[in-house]
Amino acid sequence: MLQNDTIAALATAPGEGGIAIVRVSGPAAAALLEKLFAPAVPWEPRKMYYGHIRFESETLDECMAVLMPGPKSYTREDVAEIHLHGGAWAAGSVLRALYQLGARPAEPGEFTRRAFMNGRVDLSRAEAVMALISAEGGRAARAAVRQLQGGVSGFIRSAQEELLSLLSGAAAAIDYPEEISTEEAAGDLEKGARRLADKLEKACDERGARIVQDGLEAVLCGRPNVGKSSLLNALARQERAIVTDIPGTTRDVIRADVMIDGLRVHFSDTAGLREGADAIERIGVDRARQAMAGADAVLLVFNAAEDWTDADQRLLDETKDAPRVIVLNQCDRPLRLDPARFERPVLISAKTGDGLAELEKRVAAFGAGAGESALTQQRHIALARKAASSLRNAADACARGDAVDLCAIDLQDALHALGQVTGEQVDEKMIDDIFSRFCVGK
Ligand SMILES: Nc1nc2c(ncn2[C@@H]2O[C@H](COP(=O)(O)OP(=O)(O)OP(=O)(O)O)[C@@H](O)[C@H]2O)c(=O)[nH]1
Ligand SMILES: [Mg+2]
Repeated sequence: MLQNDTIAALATAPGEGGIAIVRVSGPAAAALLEKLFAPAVPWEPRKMYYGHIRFESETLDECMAVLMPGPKSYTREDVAEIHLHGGAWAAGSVLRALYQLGARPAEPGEFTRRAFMNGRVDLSRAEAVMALISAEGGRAARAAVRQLQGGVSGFIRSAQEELLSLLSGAAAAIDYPEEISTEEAAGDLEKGARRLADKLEKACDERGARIVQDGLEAVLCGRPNVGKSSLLNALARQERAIVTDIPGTTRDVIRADVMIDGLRVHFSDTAGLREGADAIERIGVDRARQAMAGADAVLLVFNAAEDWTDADQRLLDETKDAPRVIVLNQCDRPLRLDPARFERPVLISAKTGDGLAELEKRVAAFGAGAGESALTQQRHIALARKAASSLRNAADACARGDAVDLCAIDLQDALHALGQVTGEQVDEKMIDDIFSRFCVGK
């Protein structure tokens, strides 16, 4: 990919909208803008000008434009932005004009890639830009903003510094064996390596990272006819699942996404758990059990207006170690169950909506703290784990009494893994891989 050509792309989402922004970056950005845009010459940098875009004696649009000369720009190159009327036509014809005049269509993520290549952001911050754009809820967005502000870079940098000081300790022991006792050096190295490995592992929260990025999996389960589908519909605020008074109505797993407190929650309604059902329902029951097994939260629904049964008890026993909430439904009817016999039950009525807010709060609590650890992206977590495992190898080698220079090799590996988080030590293929997941125009 050439760095010294000029790229252009639509920076706003395609489709109808108030404005469409065309972004141009590269050495020819200013010249291209001057060719198309009248009248603002000479340009004062970073000032918006009003004018018209003209190409081949046709006025393409009335617009605003700004020139941001490098290095004080997003890419550190000269960047021009043209704010056009929204919709496909104006932006499309301006882009065609730019391409005809020598600009090239930008690849996905190429603007941010240039920002990275030109040293304006490190890799973890570039990835934060993408995470922020694709964040669905406030929780994911806040984690991305923390990363964008350098949370990950700062954490990795301090870990690198600790590693470097371990390495210099090892180097001193190797170079001056008369002055520094090898046992002492190995002991220090072992302690330091284990401490840093612990710190890195503590910063890796896979579950939290997954919940923030993909959402929390909450599964509704219980005996047939207790009101699971009614509850799903009430939570989704739309009729997703079929509700009837016939036990065994639901067979497939039916999903509905709900945003609770900035956190995306995927609720799954499942077939009522019972035995001796027909073949189709039995498949449904198997699927329900599978969904329960992988859930972040199990909503165990009972009918509070009916007597307790052995089957209810079995379900209660079976899920005692699961992350569960006990939901007593149908509380709009006279109660036949004593809430006091359950652990922190939530009393609701899927019919009237009573208790739903409390239930939502209890479900969201399963995602508490998610995304607040230092590392929230799978790529970073995998690298930090790799570094931690090299550090443990180094510590084990020291404990065994291996030569200090052998431990130093493991420390170098750990340093290399950390360098890949911030992008100091990445190869072209990895960079291609990361930026190709961006959208065009970013
Ligand atoms: N009064 C009252 N009736 C309810 C409530 N929730 C559900 N029902 C009724 O209970 C019956 C069963 O509801 P569903 O939501 O289909 O129950 P389900 O648990 O999904 O049943 P299966 O899919 O067969 O496992 C329907 O007639 C609902 O109208 C409630 O909170 N109050
Ligand atoms: Mg149902």
